Amino acid sequence: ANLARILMEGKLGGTGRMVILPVDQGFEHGPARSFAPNPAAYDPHYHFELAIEAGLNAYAAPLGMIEAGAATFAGAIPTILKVNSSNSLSTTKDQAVTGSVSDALRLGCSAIGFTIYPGSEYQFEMMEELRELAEEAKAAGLAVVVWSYPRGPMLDKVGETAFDICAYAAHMAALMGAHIIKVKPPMEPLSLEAAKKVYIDRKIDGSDMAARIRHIVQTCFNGRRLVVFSGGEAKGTDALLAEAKAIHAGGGNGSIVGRNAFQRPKEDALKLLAAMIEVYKTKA
Ligand code: FBP
Repeated sequence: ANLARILMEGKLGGTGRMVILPVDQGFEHGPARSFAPNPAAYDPHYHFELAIEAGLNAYAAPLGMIEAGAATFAGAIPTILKVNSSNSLSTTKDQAVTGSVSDALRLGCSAIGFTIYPGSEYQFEMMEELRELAEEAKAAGLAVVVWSYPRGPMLDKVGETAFDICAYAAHMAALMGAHIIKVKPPMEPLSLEAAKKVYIDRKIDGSDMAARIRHIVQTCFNGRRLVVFSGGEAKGTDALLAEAKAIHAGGGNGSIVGRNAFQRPKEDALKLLAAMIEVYKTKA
């Protein structure tokens, strides 16, 4: 029912497509780097209001952000409690558990969100933490959203978003029982030499974004799991809409866009999100 709530909410409700606002960048990248471009975004209420006014499917954030708006915005939009977090002062590719299933229930959330870093030295601990929290969340009727971001000693910056590595990470999230899987937009294939190092038997078409998305969706049980793609660093509206069109054409379920939404003035953000929603509403 909680997964259905996310899928039925907002302007894309009932289409099987989603646009979600994630605001954990204050933790992951630091407050000024995240919110100085649009200081209104230091206020947690700003993000609830943005997600509600834009007609999004859900709003995802760490404990403190959700707590700060849970009473005022109770029932107004499905929330996803991000229960682990990293920060930019750390050199390790790891995340601390910063929220619990009982927090999510107390705050009326529809889901928990959890990041794994396949490839990191801490990946197995992260997966074990996810296993425990996902079991508890599902027993309480909450959905599970997994951010699956490959990183670690075997991968350089190119490798982290190479589409076949992304697909591997997405598949692992599906195997761990995620209902919604979140990955970065998959990029050009690795060079064959780099690919060999990281296992890949390259027989898959990755020539354009829609083809790469299609492969990710295939690895998420041929579309039996929901897959959404993050927005990344601030970029232009045209680039974001082109990405959304490719995600839609490739059978992805939508976008989970943070910085590109809250780092611009609210009116611009509402226009951008409305245009993205229109993309996902059209027939793929
Ligand atoms: P953006 O749309 O701002 O990229 O948000 C997506 C996201 O997954 C955030 O939830 C998270 O804070 C951030 O990206 C992490 O990115 P990275 O691990 O590359 O710093």
